[in-house]
Amino acid sequence: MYHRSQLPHGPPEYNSALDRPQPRSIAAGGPVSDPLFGAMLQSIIDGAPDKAVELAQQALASGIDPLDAINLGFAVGIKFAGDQFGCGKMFLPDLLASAEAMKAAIKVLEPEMLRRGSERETLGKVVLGTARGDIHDIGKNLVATILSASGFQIFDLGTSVTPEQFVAKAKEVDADIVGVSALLTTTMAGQKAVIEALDRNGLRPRVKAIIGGAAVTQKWAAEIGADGYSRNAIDALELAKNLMADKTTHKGLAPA
Ligand code: B1M
Repeated sequence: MYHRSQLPHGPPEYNSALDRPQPRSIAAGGPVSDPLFGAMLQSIIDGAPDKAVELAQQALASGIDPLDAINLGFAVGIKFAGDQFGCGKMFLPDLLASAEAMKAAIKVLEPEMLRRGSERETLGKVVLGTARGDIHDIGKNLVATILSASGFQIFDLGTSVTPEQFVAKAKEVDADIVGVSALLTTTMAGQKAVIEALDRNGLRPRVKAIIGGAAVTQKWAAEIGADGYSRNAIDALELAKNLMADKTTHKGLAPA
């Protein structure tokens, strides 16, 4: 019978000598602690929210960029947990505990992410949600936080959102962008359904449709006629800004 303590502890050990993206904190000349990143990812694998919270607080106190803490620490842990789950070495309750620890850490880091972007102007209105049948929301919430921190007004519909709910909200708030996240290969069809519903209701091309999620690809985005796809929350911000610039240009105005 499996025990969390029996998980192999090899791959997730943080080692800056490995071929990983350079931490933004290093690029900015700030302090980075390899053992701290290692402890962060381990707290997620262990499903230990208290420890994850403590480490998130420690990261902030050390001046580590909150996005580094997520991308190079906590998210490495949740991806490892997912792989273990995928090959049957971890069970659903353990994955759930890992997800709770991840959420607890992000909750601590979120105010700082928002604070760092708090002086921006309003860039546009984005209706966000996870596709029908899909309850994964960690990545979608991260996209919401990054866009919000950078000046977008976010209307987050939560998880398992139907195409009709996306359309109704887009109409209600006069959205510029509708963003649909999907983590399951089975719920990616929900992204297509949202785009079709936007088309049916005559909302496009005024409302741009963007998609993302672990299994989503550029090819899928092109296939279903999405206006854009992004691989992570930072790219989602660039994508949303570019789409807003396009919209402004098409109105005959100069892009911001
Ligand atoms: Co689930 N799950 N899960 N899960 N889960 C996956 C997705 C899976 C790949 C794990 C695996 O088997 N290896 C697998 C899917 C397989 C497939 O479809 N081919 C899977 C499965 C099978 C399931 C269940 C069916 C398991 C079951 O019940 N038997 C079940 C599904 C329930 C449902 O939705 N109906 C399930 C449940 C769960 C938990 C509840 C335990 C938990 C979710 C908790 C929560 O979200 N509140 C969970 C988790 C945590 C995962 C993994 C491990 C991690 C997902 C995550 O949070 N990643 C995941 C494995 C993996 O992805 N490697 C897995 C961290 C997050 C920061 O990254 O979500 O990719 P991500 O988001 C990124 C980018 O993708 C992008 O930006 C984000 C930030 O950088 N992005 C966007 C995301 N949305 C975007 C939208 C955009 C733009 C960019 O524009 C709109």
